[in-house]
Amino acid sequence: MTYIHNTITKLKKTSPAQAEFYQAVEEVLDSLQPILETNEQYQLNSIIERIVEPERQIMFRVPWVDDQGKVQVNKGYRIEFNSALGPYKGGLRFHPSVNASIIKFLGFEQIFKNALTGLPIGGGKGGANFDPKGKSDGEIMRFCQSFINELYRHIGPTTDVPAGDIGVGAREIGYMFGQYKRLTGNYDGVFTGKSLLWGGSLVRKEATGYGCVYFAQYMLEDKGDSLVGKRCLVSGAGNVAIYTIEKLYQLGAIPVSCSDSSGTIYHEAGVNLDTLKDLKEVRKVRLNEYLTAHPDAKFIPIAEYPEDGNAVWRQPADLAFPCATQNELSEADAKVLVANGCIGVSEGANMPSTQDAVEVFLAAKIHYGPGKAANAGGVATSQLEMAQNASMQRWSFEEVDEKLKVIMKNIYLNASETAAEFGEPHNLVLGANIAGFRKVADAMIEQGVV
Ligand code: NDP
Ligand code: 2IT
Repeated sequence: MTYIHNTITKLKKTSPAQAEFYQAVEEVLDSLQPILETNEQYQLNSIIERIVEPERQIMFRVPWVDDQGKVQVNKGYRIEFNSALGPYKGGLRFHPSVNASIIKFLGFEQIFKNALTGLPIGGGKGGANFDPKGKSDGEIMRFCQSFINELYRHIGPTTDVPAGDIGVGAREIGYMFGQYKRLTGNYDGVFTGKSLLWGGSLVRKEATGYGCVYFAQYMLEDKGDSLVGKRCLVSGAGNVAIYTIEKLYQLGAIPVSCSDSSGTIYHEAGVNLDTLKDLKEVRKVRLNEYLTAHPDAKFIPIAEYPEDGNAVWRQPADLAFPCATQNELSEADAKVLVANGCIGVSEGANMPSTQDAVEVFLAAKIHYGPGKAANAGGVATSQLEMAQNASMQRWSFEEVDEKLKVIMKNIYLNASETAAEFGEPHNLVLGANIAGFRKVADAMIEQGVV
């Protein structure tokens, strides 16, 4: 369709060198063809042109002093993408690969993901090209304080509410909140993913991983199948991967792998969750140390990965849960998964499968839960944290978990019913994109040209 093609061509000209951002935009716009053709209002109101343009982009210098007394400088970002449905909401990523393209793709995905949750939250994302690896606690604190010295003026409990993502967990949220409070004097729910000691919600830590498994469960149950006895490949070894593995065990599946940036662990007997938590949540060490406790497991270092993909996907399994990072599952990986009998993929990470890999899953008609639907449990539970903070309440673990399950079920139903409405019942990419888009676009039209 020329309208979509022209929009993407223009975007590439006006926002040059943002490959990840174009990838995310192309995937969404491709899905929208059927509704753009039948709904003139979207074109008349230039919804597509407006939705790909962030409402506001904040980029700033983050200077800080390392343990040797040397001044270091990083780039900080907060992209406030779309506030049609509520305050900007989305995580902060601290990783050396962070740049404007990555933050924009994440912010763009967040708009539709947040819409799918059915909760009143807009889309945003931020972060820095800061590498937390090997940094002392003092360095992390000074970096977080400097980051907030600029960001504090842009965020607030009803305007923009950041949370964690890669490299940002409860410790970083604590340092950032402390500095925000010092600068503003406000003790309010300006961050989510806070410690349980001072305003955090039960289940937020677990929510993305748990939600991603609930999503897989609903995809399978809809076709009369279940997770029981399924062998599952999981990538990543961080927050999302750990709680994906935990929930898989609770629902009777067998997670057999995990990975980090040094390599992949494949453990045929099932990944030992206690060891994994100890390595990654307590000792914060590389994954090859897993072998010390479990010599029967296999470690595949990055140097031995196939040239066209990722070793984690080359093992036989029934299901795959990519939970590390974007583009970590290639077309070749997808073909191997399908050839090995994999019947479903549920994405804990954001955009972990390349566009070609997604095509392979859709063509094979296996269950495929795209990240913006399958990993929405994290941000949904963040909104539950905001609701508890605003009403000065504290809900029990069971209460929050129950709400999370209902939200994930509704996201699945919304995506699959929308996919069926457009004649492709198995295509949850189409279903999730159209369902998320319609809600945001209609809200934008009702709110006028802003
Ligand atoms: P963590 O920082 O806790 O863990 C990230 C994991 O992925 C680590 O094991 C890390 O390995 C690995 N990883 C990261 N980047 C790379 C890379 N370039 N190559 C290889 N491995 C890599 O982050 P999260 O678990 O929070 O996030 C994982 C994914 O889930 C991300 O895509 C994030 O956007 C997404 N997500 C997170 C949500 C949340 O609530 N936290 C919500 C929804 C989505 P190493 O430590 O060696 O770098
Ligand atoms: O990608 C994501 O949805 C997150 N990193 C969580 C965002 C949030 O605000 O909880």
